[in-house]
Amino acid sequence: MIFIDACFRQETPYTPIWLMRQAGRYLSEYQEVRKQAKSFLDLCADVKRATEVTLQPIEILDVDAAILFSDILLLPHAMGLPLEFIPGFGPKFTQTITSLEDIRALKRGAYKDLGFVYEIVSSVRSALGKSKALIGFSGAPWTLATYMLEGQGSKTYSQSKKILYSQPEAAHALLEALSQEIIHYLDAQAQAGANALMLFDSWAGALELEAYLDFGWDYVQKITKTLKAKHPKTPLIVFPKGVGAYLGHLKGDFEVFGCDWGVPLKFAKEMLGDRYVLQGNLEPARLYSQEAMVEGVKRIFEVMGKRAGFIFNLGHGMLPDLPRAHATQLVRLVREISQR
Ligand code: 1CP
Repeated sequence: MIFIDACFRQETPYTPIWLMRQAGRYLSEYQEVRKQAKSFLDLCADVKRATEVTLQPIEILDVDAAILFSDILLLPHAMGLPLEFIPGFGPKFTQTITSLEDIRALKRGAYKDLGFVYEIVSSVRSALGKSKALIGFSGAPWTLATYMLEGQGSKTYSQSKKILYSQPEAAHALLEALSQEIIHYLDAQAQAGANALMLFDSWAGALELEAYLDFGWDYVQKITKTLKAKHPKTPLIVFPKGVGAYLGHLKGDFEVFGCDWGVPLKFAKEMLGDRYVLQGNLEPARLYSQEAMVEGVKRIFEVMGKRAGFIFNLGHGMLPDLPRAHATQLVRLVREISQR
């Protein structure tokens, strides 16, 4: 698998590419399947349909890796928080965590209730071509905690920060409980056949350096250390978004560091390039214009070159209204430019 070889910095015939949020609303094929399911949560639990949408970007875009079709919020949901995906708005927990009692009441061993996720992993793996990799994933503890404390996406993260600064023991209790679930959840995905595992820390950039190291990165390090010891041959990818200024502090037992579009790749290469394979980081909005897209791709290869140590991706997820034709062109272009 070219993608897995690249994660371990081996030479590959070209630079592998996949796109964050490559399955989703910008594909009419996804919308068709989505319509057949009662809700987004039902789609995530439907082994046959979730397998189908996981495979769509492989067939349509010919990317080098599939990412499990699921959502980071399924784990907090399994821990006991009621979750709704409201069309046109997004996800919302109708009950949130407000006290240490709420944290104590969370279900432990909740990863065991997500058996359908592991079934989807093994179903996708058996349908996927041998040269294509399957990525399993979880949200990182801090990002999951923000949704559990705020109930939904936030601009200020005030509920999360309130507990973090005024009741740090409670915050750590929640982050520790989440870390234990995440370790088992990702372990089970690897056992079911996931070839690589990724941790999304989408809201890392909401915290000042000291707070992120203590309440965010420390847990990412513990999770990757435990998983690496168990699965040395399964590459681990971390994606802490919005922390470009903290790169010098972010070390751990993983192979791939995902750069968001706000991190200049030249800087990431200087800071982390010897230690980690870099993945990223085309600004997704460049796909609105073919010209801007081509220019962005060329600029990235000017910095990263064609050598091993780099995986092409967007710097955050595909947007629902990006033209799919540009996504297919992007995959072709990256393959063409990066031929060794
Ligand atoms: O059909 C729909 O309208 C639902 C839209 C949708 C989709 C397609 C949501 C709701 N989640 C997903 C799938 C999803 N989510 C994947 C699948 C695989 C793929 O990438 O193709 C993955 C990896 C995620 C991960 C995820 N969910 C993250 C981390 C990555 C990131 O984008 O930063 C986050 C923060 C979420 C929460 C979430 N789920 C859905 C939405 C709209 C959101 C964001 C909410 C917010 O703005 O806070």
